[in-house]
Amino acid sequence: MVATLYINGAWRQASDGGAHDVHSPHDQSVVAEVSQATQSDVLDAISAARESFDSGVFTSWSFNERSALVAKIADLLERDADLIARKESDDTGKRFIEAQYDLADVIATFRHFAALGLKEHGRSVDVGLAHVTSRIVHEPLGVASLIGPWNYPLLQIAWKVAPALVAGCSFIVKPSELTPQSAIALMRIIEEAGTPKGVANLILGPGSVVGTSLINDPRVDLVSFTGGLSTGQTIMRAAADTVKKLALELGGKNPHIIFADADIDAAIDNAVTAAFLHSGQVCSAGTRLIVERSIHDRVVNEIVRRAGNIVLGGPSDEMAETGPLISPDHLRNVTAYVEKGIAEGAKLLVGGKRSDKPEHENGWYYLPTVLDGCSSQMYCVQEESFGPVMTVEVFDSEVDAIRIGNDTNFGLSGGVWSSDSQKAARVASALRHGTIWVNDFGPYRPAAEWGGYKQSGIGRELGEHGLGEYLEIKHIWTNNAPSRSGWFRD
Ligand code: TXE
Repeated sequence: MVATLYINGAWRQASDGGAHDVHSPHDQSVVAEVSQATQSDVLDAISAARESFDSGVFTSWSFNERSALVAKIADLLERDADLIARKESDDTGKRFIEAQYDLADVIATFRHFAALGLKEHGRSVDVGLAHVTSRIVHEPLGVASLIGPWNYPLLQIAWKVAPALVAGCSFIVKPSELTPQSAIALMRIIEEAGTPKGVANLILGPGSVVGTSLINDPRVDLVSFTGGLSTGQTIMRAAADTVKKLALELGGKNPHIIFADADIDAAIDNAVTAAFLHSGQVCSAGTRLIVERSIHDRVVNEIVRRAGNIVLGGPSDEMAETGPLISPDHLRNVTAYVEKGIAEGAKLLVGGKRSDKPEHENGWYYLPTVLDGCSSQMYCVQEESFGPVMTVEVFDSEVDAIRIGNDTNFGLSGGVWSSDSQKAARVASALRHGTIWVNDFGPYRPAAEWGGYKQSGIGRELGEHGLGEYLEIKHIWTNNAPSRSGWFRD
């Protein structure tokens, strides 16, 4: 029997003993067995979080004390980084080295928020009255449900857990049922670091089963969710009854604009990385290439050549450049998406099918794919595949490029390549997306805010705002020379 739920400071089995296997996307082997929570386990976790919050056991700590805790967690993560990276690589099928990079980002996230906690919080307001002191104070928001996806499992959870701890919230973490191992490892570290009982809780299982109470329960104040748009919409509807605060990161279909005056070699290389890194299972993937007509053939021919050469392989394949899709369901979705694109009139230039290499037979490998001749009206341009699928559109002018780049319901990120810095700055300013890269695509830093415009989400993670999501803002007005208000007659 496995005991991988962490509730009220104790590791336990599911109340009905339920468990499920985690399978490698590389070869379907079983990489772990984990508990599968019941509804009563979820309610226990919410109770533990609520009681710990209301007891003041953690909210009474100063920002400095909570920052020290988060810095200690970063140290312990550093100590265990390779062990955790191995688990994450097993769960996701991504190469071990990529999982190591992700762990470095996780640690940087904890360090960022530890440092942010040490800054001055709150401010005085000049209300224009000498006898009044007016203070804006920041207080922990309450109990948070933190729901994560499977593509960067620990990193996406770190973006939520680190600020929640610095802010003084109590929380329930629910990682994706496909990739639970690194969240279990993080919880062990949170426990070892000395986090008070009941502050941090871990629930495992499918969102459709364990997610409902995490969103509906009136004792939860905030839901922070990273995942698909339709799940985000479900969460938003369910959260309405109790008017919960929401922080949502729901992916994107991100425009990558290349002007003819760009450094074409660098642009092509970055376009390949932007679309095919982690087999496109990246919310900010640059899967929507928008290229100036005069350089279309040169750019697209080279991208197609490069895409055809990408080596696929599993966690310990040192020659591999990217890995499998996460699950058979996802493979089916990506396959159907490409078929739909072709049926809509897109021209398949490379890929468009599952890898037929014998060593990929038991894994969910899909070849890097380029669909040319696309336009904004197409499903494959508007919807996210979350797979290694690049769609190509052409433009004829700066205005045209901006119009196409904004012709989407998403707004997470975008890129623009041009050697004309003024033109690039104009386009960067006109694109309605949360992050814009100029002559680059993909890098981010914990110190800079991350999040989406439009249907890519609500709120921001990282940066300073990423901590603000977990804080309430209170205004305290103190009259130091009390007197009658004098409004009504005696
Ligand atoms: O995500 P889900 P899925 C996108 C991507 C992908 C699509 C679907 O386009 O193809 O989403 O992926 C939990 N109440 N992204 O279905 O379902 C679930 O258990 C509460 C973008 O795998 O959104 C998991 O922990 N929770 C993305 C988490 O939500 C629920 C990353 C995400 O799963 C729930 C991943 C419910 N009713 C996919 N239903 C990004 N923004 O980076 C599910 N969950």
